[in-house]
Amino acid sequence: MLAAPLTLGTAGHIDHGKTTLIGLLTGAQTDRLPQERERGISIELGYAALTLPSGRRVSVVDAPGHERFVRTMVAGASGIDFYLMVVAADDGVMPQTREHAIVLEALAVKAGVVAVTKADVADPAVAMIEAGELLPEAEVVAISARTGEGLDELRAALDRAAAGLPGRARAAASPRLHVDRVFTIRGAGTVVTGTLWSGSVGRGDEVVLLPSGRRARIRAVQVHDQSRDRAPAGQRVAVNLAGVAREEVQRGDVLTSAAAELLPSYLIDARLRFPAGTEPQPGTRVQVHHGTRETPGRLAWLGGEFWQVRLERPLVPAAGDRLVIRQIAPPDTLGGGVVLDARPRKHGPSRELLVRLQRLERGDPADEEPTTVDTGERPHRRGSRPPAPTVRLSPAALAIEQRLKDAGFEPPLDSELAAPHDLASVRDAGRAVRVSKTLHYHPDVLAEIRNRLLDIAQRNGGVITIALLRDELRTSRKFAQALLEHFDAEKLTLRRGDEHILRGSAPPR
Ligand SMILES: Nc1nc2c(ncn2[C@@H]2O[C@H](COP(=O)(O)OP(=O)(O)OP(=O)(O)O)[C@@H](O)[C@H]2O)c(=O)[nH]1
Ligand SMILES: [Mg+2]
Repeated sequence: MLAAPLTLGTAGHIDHGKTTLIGLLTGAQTDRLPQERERGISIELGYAALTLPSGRRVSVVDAPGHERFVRTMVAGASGIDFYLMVVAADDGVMPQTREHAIVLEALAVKAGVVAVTKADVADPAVAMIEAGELLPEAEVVAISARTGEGLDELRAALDRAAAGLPGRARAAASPRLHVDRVFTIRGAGTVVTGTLWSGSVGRGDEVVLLPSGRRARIRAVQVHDQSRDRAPAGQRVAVNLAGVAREEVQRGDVLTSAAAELLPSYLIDARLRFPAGTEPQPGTRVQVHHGTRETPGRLAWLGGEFWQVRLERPLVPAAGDRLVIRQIAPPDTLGGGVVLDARPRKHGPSRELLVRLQRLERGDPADEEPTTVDTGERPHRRGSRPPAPTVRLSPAALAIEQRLKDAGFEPPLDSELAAPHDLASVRDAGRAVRVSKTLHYHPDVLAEIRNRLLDIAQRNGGVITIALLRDELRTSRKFAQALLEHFDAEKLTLRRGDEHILRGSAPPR
């Protein structure tokens, strides 16, 4: 049986020789637009077919290197199985070399090869060392597009990188194609192309386009200009859709089957990683990339590496998919991570949520009751609360409890919580704690805050300030102040001017 098809994506700084190299490897000129040929730079994604010495069939997506087209590179790189990072010998590792490496990391594209090009222009040794430091897992090969030196070695290295990759062609999965190009062919109608992430597509299949929900039938399928009855995942495919106008579909849309459980979503719970020092402030507006689609959104911190991504326009995510997070101004790639819940409710941090997200990350079923509480970042080790009396709450009271729990460190005002007697019954049942004249917290959330407070005190010689608690909880001064006054009243802390001293700790000088 033939090994599963794979998709290779290029990466690297502008003008380092990606398109030239793909041309040499495949015979295809992937810069199609007149502006690209005139200016000598790639603007759009380019596509080519490559057969490796082993016979392995590979689709190639050639990305532009220009700093203004990183978003295009992200769209092209989502769905690739391995990368070809190109670094010019005379230039070495440059800003987009690094930025593309962050994108690949965010997308969890771990396998790949580095080609140090232009070895005829400069000694490649330094660039090879720099590239090896940036991508320690990759083989680094020096090549010259001018003399052909190193090309056979590069092909062999690509084959070695491909050998360990399983491909994506699982017959049972639903098809998912993130559209990156739409065009019309006279007499045939609308054609969409993309990297097929999963499943397969074949002539006659009924499909649905998301987020619009438009249904369509597949009239024809091509893989690198060859007609196919059916094409499996892991490669570039072109799909001719019957009865769909060109205007009804665009880059970023997802083609899937009606049976798939995909749905557009404005909220995503995710585990995100940012290289040291680039973690965005919670609440910052960022650009969120998924598949070939992107939208601005805000990041709400849930604790540890967990965030809720709140989007301005819907994405079409599934659990396990990757996200790339970019800064809007000045544009830069911050990091990214994995979707844990593709359609969560809107919520803030809570211990229960963290337990659930950790479960999802491990791939455990998430809907069982948590048995132990582990917030990941800080294990729950102090401040246990007495079991709440078992009181039957009305549905309205239960809804209030849920809202408090979901709201985490920033609960709604009492006045936003509807009927006062329902709130009172939640409080009487021990499932809401009055923290100020206008605020209640859920006791689980409060227990977490208490732990955080003890941590601050430990780090800070027993002293806690409003600013320290605010920063620890990533909330506003208003909430931090109400909480500290509550802990003063509870005699956990003692106020001295602007400082709150943990009782029982050594008094400060
Ligand atoms: N001497 C020499 N020139 C090269 C080599 N590889 C590429 N070039 C030249 O470098 C220039 C840029 O090459 P491209 O392939 O367009 O670079 P690119 O990385 O695709 O550029 P963008 O897509 O715009 O990021 C062209 O003029 C190539 O002819 C090489 O190995 N040796
Ligand atoms: Mg190019």
